[in-house]
Amino acid sequence: MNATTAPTPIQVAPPASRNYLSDGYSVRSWLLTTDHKRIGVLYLLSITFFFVIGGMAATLLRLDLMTPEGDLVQTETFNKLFTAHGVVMVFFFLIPSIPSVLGNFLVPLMIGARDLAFPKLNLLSWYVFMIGGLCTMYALLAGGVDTGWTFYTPYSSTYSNTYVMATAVGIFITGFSSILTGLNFIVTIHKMRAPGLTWFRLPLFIWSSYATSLIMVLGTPVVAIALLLVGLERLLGLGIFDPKLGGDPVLFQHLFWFYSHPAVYIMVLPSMGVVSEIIPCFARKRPFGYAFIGFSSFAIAVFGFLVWGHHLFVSGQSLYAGMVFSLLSYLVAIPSAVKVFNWTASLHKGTISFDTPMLYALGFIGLFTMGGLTGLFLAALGLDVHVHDTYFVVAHFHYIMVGGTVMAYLGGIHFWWPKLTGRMYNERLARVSAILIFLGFNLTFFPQYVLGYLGMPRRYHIYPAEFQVLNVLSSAGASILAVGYAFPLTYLLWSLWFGKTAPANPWRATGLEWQTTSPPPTENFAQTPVVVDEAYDYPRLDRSLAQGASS
Ligand code: HEM
Ligand SMILES: [Cu+2]
Repeated sequence: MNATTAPTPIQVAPPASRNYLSDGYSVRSWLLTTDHKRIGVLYLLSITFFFVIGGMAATLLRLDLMTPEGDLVQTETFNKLFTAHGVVMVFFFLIPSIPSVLGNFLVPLMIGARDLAFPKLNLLSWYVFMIGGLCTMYALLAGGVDTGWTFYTPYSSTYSNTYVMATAVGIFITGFSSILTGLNFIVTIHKMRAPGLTWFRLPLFIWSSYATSLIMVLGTPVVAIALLLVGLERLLGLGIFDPKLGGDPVLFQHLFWFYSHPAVYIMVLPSMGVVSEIIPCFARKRPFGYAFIGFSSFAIAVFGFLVWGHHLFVSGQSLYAGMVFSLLSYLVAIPSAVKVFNWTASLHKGTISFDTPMLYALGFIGLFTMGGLTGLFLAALGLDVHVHDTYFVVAHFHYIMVGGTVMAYLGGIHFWWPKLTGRMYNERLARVSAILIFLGFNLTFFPQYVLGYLGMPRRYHIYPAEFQVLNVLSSAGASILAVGYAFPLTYLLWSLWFGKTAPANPWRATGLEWQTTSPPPTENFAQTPVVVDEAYDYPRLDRSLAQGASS
């Protein structure tokens, strides 16, 4: 076995004098970089910015909902706030988060490549993302939109104010960034794997990134066209969605959800990839059912395209359509459950350590399961009629998207932070904030299940006094959550200057990314690594570490 063969994380090249972060400090060297790792960092900064903006809107919403009369803002402002919150969080934080930050940083490193297949295209993706993001930010700040993040017609085509256009243009532009990133990942994973890195030796994060990329490439054009049609409808009165002119407002909902249901998996598949990396490492075991976890990503990507009609149960689609979509929605739960069972089985008899990434991964499993199970309630036709457009739905998708995606994103950021920055973060503070976030999250969103079950509709500014107690609980939870999120922001920044210097492989993890220095040199690896072993061979790695220690 030669020195760069996996898994030999103890034998790493000596710390390079020059790494990707120190390779030029000028603003120009960052803004014109084609290094996938630097582009990952650019995304990290951008989406953190959007997360803070989206979070501020959420905070205002929860403050306003503390009283039944909604004393803080006007009704119109309230509508604009929840729209801004949804638009920014979904299109500019959740969808790009893991693919663009962790995916950009990790995909080439994990497959032993020097960069993505198209480095310049990758830089272009970031510029396209920023142009779209700033366009939408301008629209939200200049006048706002009050349609909700789903832009349903006729609110968006007939009734809403003019900033619908500018907002939609921003999302339209950003969609190209998603498509370009997806293409780049697909080509890279096909063409640039290190010698010996067969498909069945790939890290599961790569499988999930690949499946996600398929959705990004195939789905994004559909939402782009839906938004384009809303624009044409507003500008030219084409009549595509207007029944007066022979159009159909429900057509918009079909187009929108044909993308946006799969899009929810753009958020959650990469999260599942992150969790599939963390669990084996902190349980010191090979993942149970590697191939099942891998293939279920593809099953989810494919089935995800067949269930959009479960958002239209009460919009007047035919009963038979509803029944078919209901059935198909149950089918998509199977591959998700397969993953949960496999992770759980991977923990069985593991030597588990509860470091911060593991806390987030476990939190992910719990919250995702809760969100998924309530998804099944919603997929039951009769039940959905009762809770559609209530807070039950709000709780469902927050459990999945915030409880799932944000937990996995934070878990991933902590796991790879030493690799990204070359510094260790403060483990104690990090554990405390992970627990705070978990508790704050549940206090925020669990009461919303109850509220929805009791019949409180979503998107209402004023509500009957009987719902106040649960709303106050939820707002209290949101404050805890906000404090929880503020912690990592601070101690991670602090670690950049004062954190301990990170070794190449602080977690004793398998995977090629741990075989290069922290932070990696610009060209990633001194020599192209050669892979001869299966992924996640933790038992063997631990044996060889033990031998190394005793000899
Ligand atoms: C077991 C799998 C799932 C099933 C069966 C399911 C089912 C449903 C159903 C039937 C609705 C519509 C409820 C209504 O409006 O009346 C819904 C809404 C929603 N779901 Fe799920 N879901 C599942 C997983 C997910 C996942 C993984 C995500 C995100 C990553 C997600 C995100 C959403 C969102 C964002 C909405 C509401 C969108 C809106 O109206 O604003 N769901 N889900
Ligand atoms: Cu859906």
